Amino acid sequence: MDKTYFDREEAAARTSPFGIFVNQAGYKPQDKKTAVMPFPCDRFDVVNEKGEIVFSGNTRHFGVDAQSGDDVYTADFSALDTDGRYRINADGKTSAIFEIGENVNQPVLKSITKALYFLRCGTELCEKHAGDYRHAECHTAEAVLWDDNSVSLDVKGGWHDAGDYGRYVTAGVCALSHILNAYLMFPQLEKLVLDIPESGNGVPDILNECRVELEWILKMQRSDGGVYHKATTKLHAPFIMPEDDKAQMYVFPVSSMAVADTAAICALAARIYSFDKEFSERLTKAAFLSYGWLEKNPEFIGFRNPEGCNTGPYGERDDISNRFWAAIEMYALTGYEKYHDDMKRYLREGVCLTALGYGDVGGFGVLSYLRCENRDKQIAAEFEDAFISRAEELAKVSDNCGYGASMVENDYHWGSNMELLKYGMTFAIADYITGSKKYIGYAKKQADYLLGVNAMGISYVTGTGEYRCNYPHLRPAHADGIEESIPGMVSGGPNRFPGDPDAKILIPEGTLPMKCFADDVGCYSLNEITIYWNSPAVFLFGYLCE
Ligand code: 9MR
Ligand code: ZN
Repeated sequence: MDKTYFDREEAAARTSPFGIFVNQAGYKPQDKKTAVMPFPCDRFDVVNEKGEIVFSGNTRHFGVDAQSGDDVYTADFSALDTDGRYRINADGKTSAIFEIGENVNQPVLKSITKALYFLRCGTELCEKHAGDYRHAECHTAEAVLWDDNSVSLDVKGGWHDAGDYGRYVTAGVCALSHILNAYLMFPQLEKLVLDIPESGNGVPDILNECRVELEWILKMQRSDGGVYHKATTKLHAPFIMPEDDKAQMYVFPVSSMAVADTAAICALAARIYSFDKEFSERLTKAAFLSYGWLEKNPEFIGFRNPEGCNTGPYGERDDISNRFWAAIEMYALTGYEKYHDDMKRYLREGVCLTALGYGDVGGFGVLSYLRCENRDKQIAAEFEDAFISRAEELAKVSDNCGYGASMVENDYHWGSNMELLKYGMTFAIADYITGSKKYIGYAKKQADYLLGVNAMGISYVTGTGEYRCNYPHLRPAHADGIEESIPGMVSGGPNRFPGDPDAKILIPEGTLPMKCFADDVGCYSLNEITIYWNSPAVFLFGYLCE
């Protein structure tokens, strides 16, 4: 990226003005509420907006937190359950303002879901729905095949993946899977109103928004069921508005991961959109077509960036989890035993049952299998146990972290906030399976970290919280010249292997994992945004809004 966007001094100066760290969106009255102080103190006060002390307590000394190196004290103010807006004070320091109220999670849920609308491609973002963040339609020209420039095709639509303007099938399917599964599990998501062009058409907005990406996935499918891996320019665009990015768009070769993921998501969506016969039938047809391609092409076809192209690779080492997931969705769609047999065969090859990422997708298959009418009781029990024991492990990790995050050192890589959010999802799924709220406190702790209870004291969601990310690596957020970032974007978060030139300058060697972060536009390995970092947040906040 062009170095002129990076001002080292300005970036280094961006640190929290607050010394005490809270969830800056807030807490429900019945939530367990803990603030974290990375300095020694015995007592703390909670003050209301008039500055009156409404609650006081003793802190607890947690000790040194391994991922940040902070000697941590915690303040438990769970007993305060009166609606209002507050700060925490201790030892001359204060926290960002936060709210206590039944609906504190609703605005967060809306804004992180609406973020997908702001990432729409191939269409204009209009004044009515995007306000100051409106822009003209983008990337509408026909693309050509990378391997044969004489073939052009229409791949208009979908969501921009991230801070860049690329569109990638496996990434898009992962985001869809988080959101569609959340929709199936948390009934109140049906009522979420996003103020998008389709609002009020009788279809839940969350399905209106997901359809945008699904229609694009369908365009990436070939008539033989093969699915192109990605549609991007040859090189990432400079920091210009999307409508000004006129470079040639290419469609890259088919990967078996993209095919399997497409079969899976289309089979899942065909059931969810069954109220729309025409769309549901198109999805069903697409699912059969891509599954048929998988049967004819049993070998793994991965993806590597061709020479000269620098957009995202999204390579994978194998496609077993993808094929496993596709088989389950086909079984759930049709009830045909042959798909069940396929699924069992992939299972024997080794699938991580709790993986919820863009590469390892076994957990998505498990979620559908557990809802499937024709499931085998014994296999289902094994699947349930996998999630429950994973939640147990993660709960222990959370207890051992001064900030309550379920992350170990290894989790602090590029996009660490996705690990955090997937763990939040795991707690929610364990509760869903057991029909209890046993892990909701742990799920909430992951949300607390995301929104300010972390060693940077920052809310990693643009637009949420008094001290929040505001300089994400997101092209339109920089090119639009508006000081306030497009809201609702989840930053990638700390990365102990700073992987871009600016981050390498800003993060001194030896910095502990939770502190390897800078809110700067140049730092794409720390502070980029993507659809599949927002989507697990939609899932987590969908659960917390229940
Ligand atoms: O999220 C991806 C992360 O896990 C990888 O380590 C990283 C480097 O390959 O790429 C990330 O994905 C980026 C993608 O390649 C292009 N669009 C932006 C994505 C987020 O940074
Ligand atoms: Zn676009």
